[in-house]
Amino acid sequence: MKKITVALAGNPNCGKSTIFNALTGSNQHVGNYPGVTVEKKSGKKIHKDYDITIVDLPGTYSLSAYSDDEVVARDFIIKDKPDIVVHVVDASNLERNLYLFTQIREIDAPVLIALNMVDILESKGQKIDIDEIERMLGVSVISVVGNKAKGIDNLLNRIIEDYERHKSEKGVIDHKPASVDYGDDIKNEIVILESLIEKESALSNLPKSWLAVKLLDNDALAAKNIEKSENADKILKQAEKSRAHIQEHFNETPESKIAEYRYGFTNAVAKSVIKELKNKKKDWTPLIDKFALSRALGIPIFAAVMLLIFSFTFTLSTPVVKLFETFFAWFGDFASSVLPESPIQSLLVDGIIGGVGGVLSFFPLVLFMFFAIAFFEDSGYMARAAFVMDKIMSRFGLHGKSFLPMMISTNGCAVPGIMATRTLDSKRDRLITMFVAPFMICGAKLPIFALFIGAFFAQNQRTAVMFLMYVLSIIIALSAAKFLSKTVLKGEPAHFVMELPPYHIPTLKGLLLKMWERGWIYIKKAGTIIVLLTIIIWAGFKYPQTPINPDLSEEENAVVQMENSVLGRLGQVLAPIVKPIGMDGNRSIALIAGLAAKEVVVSTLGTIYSLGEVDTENDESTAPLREKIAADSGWSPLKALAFLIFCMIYPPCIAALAVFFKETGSKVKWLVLMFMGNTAFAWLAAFLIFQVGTFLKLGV
Ligand SMILES: Nc1nc2c(ncn2[C@@H]2O[C@H](COP(=O)(O)OP(=O)(O)OP(=O)(O)O)[C@@H](O)[C@H]2O)c(=O)[nH]1
Ligand SMILES: [Mg+2]
Repeated sequence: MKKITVALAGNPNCGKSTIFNALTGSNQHVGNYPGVTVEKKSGKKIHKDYDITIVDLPGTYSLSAYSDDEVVARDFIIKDKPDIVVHVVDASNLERNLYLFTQIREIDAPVLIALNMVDILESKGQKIDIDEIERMLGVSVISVVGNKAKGIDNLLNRIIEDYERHKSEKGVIDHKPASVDYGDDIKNEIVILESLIEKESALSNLPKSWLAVKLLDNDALAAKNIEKSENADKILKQAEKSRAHIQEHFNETPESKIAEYRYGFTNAVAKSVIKELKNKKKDWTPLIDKFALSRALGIPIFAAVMLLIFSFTFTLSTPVVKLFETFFAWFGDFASSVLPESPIQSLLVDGIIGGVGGVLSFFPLVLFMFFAIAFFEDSGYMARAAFVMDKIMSRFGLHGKSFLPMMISTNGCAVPGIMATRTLDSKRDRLITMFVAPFMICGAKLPIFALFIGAFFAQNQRTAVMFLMYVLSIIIALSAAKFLSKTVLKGEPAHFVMELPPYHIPTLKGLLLKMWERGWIYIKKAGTIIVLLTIIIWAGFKYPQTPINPDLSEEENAVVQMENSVLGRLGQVLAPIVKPIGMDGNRSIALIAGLAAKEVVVSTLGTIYSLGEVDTENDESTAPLREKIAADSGWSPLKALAFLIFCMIYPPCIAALAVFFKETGSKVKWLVLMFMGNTAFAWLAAFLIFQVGTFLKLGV
């Protein structure tokens, strides 16, 4: 079995991950907006007698990397030297996509082209002449439709053929692959620089002609590479001289002259290979965008889309959530009636069914939400939302692109949300976004909101309240961004540049797959970390045991038991701190436990209520947690609101904190600022709401 490594490179949103999934049978995240993949991911495929490692890279427009995700792609192609680079090209955007090709050619990587999205091109009434493009570029070109897995076998065969040919002919294919002709003047300078670079042993592993062009191109990373060599000064001086020479000759910066030659090349290729078909279909994208991106309607349309997502989620999920709640309540009753009274029974009924069941009851809601947002993501609207929001965002010191990490946090988890900030070019924008993305209501926080909104609002108000909560989370994120950009992270956000993909009607299979992929994470978490934490919480409230006092009622005994337990005592220590924000000790325990995973806030409340509950004589069915909270006089709508605001703002779970720490460059100061800052901010916000509300007698 021969082992080969294949890298998938290409512009953002050209379908690399889709092809990766089709090739390897895995389930990497795809989405119809640029910047979905921010880290390289590898998978395996055995084809014929070859053991192929396939690496999916983040999208990149050029090999001069600007943002952190592009650095990943560039470094892999240049340093790891995969056996074959499959350049995935969006056929419906050929000219722009071939720009990267010119650069991959310059580093002399063994490249072949997977011409993707030919279906979109066809629907635009065009096709690409494959023989002609192969002839012009001098490399293999295979047309594929990634999301329908068409042409994938063909692609695999050609990868192997090309690999063998490169091996046997030492990189020489039948016809020399084309590269950009920079004209004699620039070429002379390239040759001079090449001859200097050639002599440096420290640079022997880097393609010299690429380094030469990059030096003329004023590429900072190329210059950094040169600095490793012995005669770095001499080379850099020559580069300056060459650049000055070009500038003088063309009266234009070398960068723009080089780009001009490259675009000249891609334009010539695109012109001669794109053929018009007779029957054109209508392209709806410009028409929809006329409304979706308009000054007056952009924001209202976005708000309407969000409202639609929430009403879809809440309306459709409510009966299913009820069913789940009833089931877990029944299951708890059933377990306590068949098991003899014992610590095991309590662990099972009060701990696991009461706690984890409380979390799992909201599983349908979470699934519906994931489905709705997947639709939003795959249709191509998400990139528009970022565009529309850019104007508002920039007023708060944020970048339009920052909106995507915020949406990704909403759509599942702050961990990928923080990772997604890698697509931001400016370090400052990125850092601010990492600070504020965790304020969004992630999939794990969703059950907390659903629980309290379900407890204190009527069915027909819930969608609106939930929508307001999301709006509030955006307002909080924006205010925090404003605060950061006026204090620790001063500066202006970079300009908004993002390609807007064409609209697609998402495939049902794609949506279900996405929903399940994220839903499964939720289930897995519930079955592992949440069970574990629930057991710990249960034990913490159950032990040490206080002897039953016969003078007290059963209910009073349960209260005394909780008060004297380890966590009960800890809660009493915390009580004075949380009293001004309308909480008691036990609730503060739920919040602290929630630092491990936000669902645990719900499971802890579930356990607390289950432990405090007393079996009634006639043993009627126990109510779901939502109803127990609604019936508890210790809560009020105002207290619930303060609690929710606290949950929205206080530090994210450990997983998100760890990623935050890593992605901010492992600087302790940012982590401390985030943790302390968010805790203080959460307390203050909840304090204001509770105190003002109490004073005005609102919802008390
Ligand atoms: N119509 C059509 N859509 C496709 C095709 N291939 C991929 N898509 C869709 O294009 C979008 C982008 O696909 P991805 O695989 O996420 O693109 P990517 O290149 O990995 O993007 P980044 O990770 O952002 O660089 C998704 O919505 C896919 O479903 C295709 O051949 N035809
Ligand atoms: Mg991708």
